[in-house]
Amino acid sequence: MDLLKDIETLVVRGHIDAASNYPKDLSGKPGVREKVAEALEKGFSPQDILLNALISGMKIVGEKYEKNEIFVPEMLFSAKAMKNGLQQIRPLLVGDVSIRVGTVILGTVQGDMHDIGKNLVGMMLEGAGFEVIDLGINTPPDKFVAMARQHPDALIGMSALLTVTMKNMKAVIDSLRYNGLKNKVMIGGAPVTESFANEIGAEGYSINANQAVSLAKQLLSA
Ligand code: B12
Repeated sequence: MDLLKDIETLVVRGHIDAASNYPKDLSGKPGVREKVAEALEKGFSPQDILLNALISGMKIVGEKYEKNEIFVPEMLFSAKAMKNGLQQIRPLLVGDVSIRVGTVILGTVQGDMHDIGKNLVGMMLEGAGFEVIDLGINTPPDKFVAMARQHPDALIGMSALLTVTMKNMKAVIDSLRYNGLKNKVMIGGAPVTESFANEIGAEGYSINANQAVSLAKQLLSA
């Protein structure tokens, strides 16, 4: 348990690994990279590390930012540290899947650079056997439309972390429908809610990556 708390603190402090000089007082000491490896070696499950160290760490980072205790540069180091941890557990979550259960076109909407949650959703979907086409961050509606045209049976997954970029999800749905595309859409991201999903005509909403998998299965089988 202490090890998970240590990782959580390292995410909050933004200390990537022993080679990283940030923050100064942790320079040369083990960072998220080494501690996640240690946790895996000691038998902690990837899900436990994910939920109780990496995601919980990012939650604290968000709270600190809100209270003006940290600023964007610090948040960036934390995000890098978290991504490093994610990279290590990715192979364990994704596994070796030979049968594809469906395709999901995934992207963070236009104007939004946040991709940790989207990447996590992508990893979980891949782990459950979905083919994931990742359009990346800051994705304009045209890019979703072009990919949906090539994959008319695919599910579209959109992520937004900013209240100002949430509205761009509606722009994507409107654009899909305007172009006669019937791809179902699921959305998520910290400020997104079920009622917002209903309001903009998305077929599904999920609060986290685990639920995103069951939602994707449900939407693609309906
Ligand atoms: C890390 C971070 C950053 C990093 C992003 C790095 C990266 N590569 O992603 C950096 C430093 C770049 C950043 C920048 C900014 N950020 Co920022 N950031 C965060 C922070 C701390 C954590 C986000 C995160 O990764 N969480 C962890 C992941 C795992 O959670 P998640 O994203 O919510 O994803 C889960 C679910 O939401 C869901 N999900 C997510 N996507 C999807 C998609 C689908 C299809 C489904 C089904 C589910 C789903 O599943 C995921 C896994 O369980 C949040 C705080 C917070 N409370 O969210 C602020 C936060 C989102 N940022 C904020 C702000 C204001 C900014 C900036 C505007 C700051 C600035 N002044 O420049 C810029 C905007 C840049 C831009 N144009 O996008 C605000 C947003 C406020 C608002 N209401 O709009 C927040 C809430 C901080 C705060 N408390 O004020 N940020």
